Amino acid sequence: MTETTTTFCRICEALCGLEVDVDGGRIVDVRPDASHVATQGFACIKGLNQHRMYASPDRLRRPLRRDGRSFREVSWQEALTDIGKRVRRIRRRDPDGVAMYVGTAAGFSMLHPVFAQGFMKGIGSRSIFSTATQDCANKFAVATHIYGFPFIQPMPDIERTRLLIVVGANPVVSKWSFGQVPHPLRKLRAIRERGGRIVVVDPRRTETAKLADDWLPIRAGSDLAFYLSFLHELLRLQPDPDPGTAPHLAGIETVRDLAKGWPAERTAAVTGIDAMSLRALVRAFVETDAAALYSSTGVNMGGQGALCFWLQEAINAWAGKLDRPGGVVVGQGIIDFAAFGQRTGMFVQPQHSRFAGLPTVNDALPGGILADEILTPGKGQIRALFVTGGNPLLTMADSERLRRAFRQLDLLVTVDIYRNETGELADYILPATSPYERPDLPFAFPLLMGMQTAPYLQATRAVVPPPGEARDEATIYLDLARACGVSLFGSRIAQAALEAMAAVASRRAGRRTLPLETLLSGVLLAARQPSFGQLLRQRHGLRRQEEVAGTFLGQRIATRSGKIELAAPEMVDRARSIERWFAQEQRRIGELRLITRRHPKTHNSWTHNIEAFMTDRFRENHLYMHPEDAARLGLVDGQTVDVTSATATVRLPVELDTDLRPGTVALPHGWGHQVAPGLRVASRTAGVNVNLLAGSGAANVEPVSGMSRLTAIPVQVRPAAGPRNTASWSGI
Ligand SMILES: Nc1nc2c(c(=O)[nH]1)N[C@H]1C(S)=C(S)[C@@H](COP(=O)(O)OP(=O)(O)OC[C@H]3O[C@@H](n4cnc5c(=O)[nH]c(N)nc54)[C@H](O)[C@@H]3O)O[C@H]1N2
Ligand SMILES: Nc1nc2c(c(=O)[nH]1)N[C@H]1C(S)=C(S)[C@@H](COP(=O)(O)OP(=O)(O)OC[C@H]3O[C@@H](n4cnc5c(=O)[nH]c(N)nc54)[C@H](O)[C@@H]3O)O[C@H]1N2
Ligand code: SF4
Ligand SMILES: [Mo]
Repeated sequence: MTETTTTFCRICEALCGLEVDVDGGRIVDVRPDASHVATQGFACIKGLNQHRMYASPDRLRRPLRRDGRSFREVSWQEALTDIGKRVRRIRRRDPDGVAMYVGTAAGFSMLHPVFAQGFMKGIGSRSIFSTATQDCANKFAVATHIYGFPFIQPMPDIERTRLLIVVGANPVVSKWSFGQVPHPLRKLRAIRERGGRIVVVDPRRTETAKLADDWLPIRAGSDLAFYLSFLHELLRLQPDPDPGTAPHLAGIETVRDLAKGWPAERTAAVTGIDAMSLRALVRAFVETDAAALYSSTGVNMGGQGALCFWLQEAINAWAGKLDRPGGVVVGQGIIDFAAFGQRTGMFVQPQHSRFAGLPTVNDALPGGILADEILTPGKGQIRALFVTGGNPLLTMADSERLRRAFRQLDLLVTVDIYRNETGELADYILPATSPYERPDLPFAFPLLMGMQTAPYLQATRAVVPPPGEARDEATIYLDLARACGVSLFGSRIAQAALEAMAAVASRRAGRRTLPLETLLSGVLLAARQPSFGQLLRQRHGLRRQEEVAGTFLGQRIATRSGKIELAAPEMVDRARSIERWFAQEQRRIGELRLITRRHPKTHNSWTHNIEAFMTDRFRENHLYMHPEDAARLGLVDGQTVDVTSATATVRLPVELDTDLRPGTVALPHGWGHQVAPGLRVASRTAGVNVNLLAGSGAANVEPVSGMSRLTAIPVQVRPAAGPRNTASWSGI
């Protein structure tokens, strides 16, 4: 008998409400939840097809143990005991020798990251890495310095804004980042329908640019110059900060100094944006009360993400757009997360990496030096690595160097739903539940920080049972802690209590598990919210308090002074590099630069295993190039080319694309699955891994935030000198 139930998607930040039909423990149909209080009947092609991914014959059902060049299934007992033995040996010598990489999938589960961190706390290791230094650590770092807490992240008040400037983001495809915008397309269209404007600043005429009013084709990697001139022109029109905001700002003179000397004419050749267009944009920004300047990964990943974001936040504050209706607003979560951070010291006390002395952001080290931390001998050298819900060998910079480093590890364990490219190198692969197989709350950003344009709460049960012996990550880390002879969160009481709870719940469920719904209820209870059961009865979500504009300035700034520290020393120090950077950019104007590109059907590295998605045309990635560049280089559409960076060469076909700004080529990431026979569909695709081209090591890491440079990478393109879809690496 078919039963229909509501749940929500946990692939991206849109968190679309879904309605699923379940028959005999299998999902037979997925539809957007038309009655959802926020997402209003929107879902994308990935969300509507994810059950195919979870029902794939490639899903892990039992733990896998390396056996020479292949793997064999083993019992949980055997896997846990052996991992435990090996971790104890490494930890005894040096707890920091045990490391973890927390992937994107972890962020979309409420309990997964908490228990994974709890495990590392138990181990007593500081060697934690995450995806943040691939996508957004610049935002966290700057927010820590100027607002006093990484998760204070102003987001555009999409429902009311009348001028939205989008720099280096493509929300029509990505569905937004750093802010849950339910039904993202409708919300964008509504801005124009009510007479507002959207301006996109991007080297590609993106899907978002096509529905915007204006597209400013910026030269890749030059955003810092754009922000400097934006600030300069803003101060020309508005010499003093907004009077309502000024009392909450420290460092006003620093902003004045920073703005000096950057008239739009000075940067035009570097950004490719003429002075008149920029001035007109800044004028419109000043004249529109409900205006917001927003940026995302295209800026974050470009090598100057920290300075760019700092300037952006200064601009929004100076112009009086911060904390105002239709400007940028700071959400309120179900707890005072910033106060919690202050109390516990979590996220706000940076440590420094052993290699190159780089600061942690949100308690995580820069991914760009993971290889160095494995390869460099001495105290703190990483010997064991847990990869939880991620696929670093495809998604992190300098993949070949990282692969060689991973080969040197004494122990590599992945916790995943699949045997992915990283798993291929692992000693153990532990089978996790998919989102549909675990109860959950909306992930941390909306819940803890209220980063939602239409705040609501929702709970979901597991809608189908896990395959085979797959287990949720909370239970996996509880059992790993015991096997490694440590206690979760470093607390024997917590470990004992959770083990007792797991014993009871497992008896009831007939399989090993923690009582996940009870734990989630505990989270809600601690935050004085309705219980998990009560939320379940609100099948389409429960609306929360609406108005957040006007609740931030003077009330929730988490710095010691209670003011926005625009002159934070870390930022002022970093600003000293600006003139040198600019001189370099001027010399490099003609350089061909490689940018990122996402596709509606792929999600980082993990939706390439859906047969229905991998159609003929879409079985490989392409290097997108403007016809002018192709003509100059003597290339034609479909021709196989070699793309060479300072790090490697990849070989793939060219696709001509008039939407690109000339001088820019684009290459989607997440491909290069041929080395993963555990992914039957994906491994037969032909795409190449773009991250072979990105550099690693301290020189390739932004020093304030630890961000890797994954866009605006200088490359050369020439006709291929051999068979297609291959790669070579020039590193050491
Ligand atoms: N379909 C799909 N959706 C996704 C994902 C996915 O892989 N596929 N991933 C999800 C994840 S993990 C995240 S973090 C979010 C990210 O969400 P977004 O940050 O919106 O990411 P993108 O869609 O890649 O948009 C980045 C834009 O930056 C532009 N760009 C590249 N280089 C530069 C530059 O130097 N300067 C400027 N100004 N622009 C530049 C690109 O052309 C692109 O349009 O998306 C999420 N949603
Ligand atoms: N060149 C370039 N590189 C990029 C980017 C780019 O735009 N350009 N984007 C970057 C961005 S924004 C990000 S966030 C990173 C992503 O980097 P990663 O997080 O390392 O990579 P993903 O491909 O998202 O890997 C997610 C993994 O989680 C698994 N998984 C799915 N659901 C679950 C679950 O419920 N539990 C567990 N345990 N596992 C699960 C999937 O099978 C997959 O293996 O990559 C970055 N890399
Ligand atoms: S936009 Fe797509 S992937 Fe993102 S939450 Fe909605 S259905 Fe899921
Ligand atoms: Mo991301």
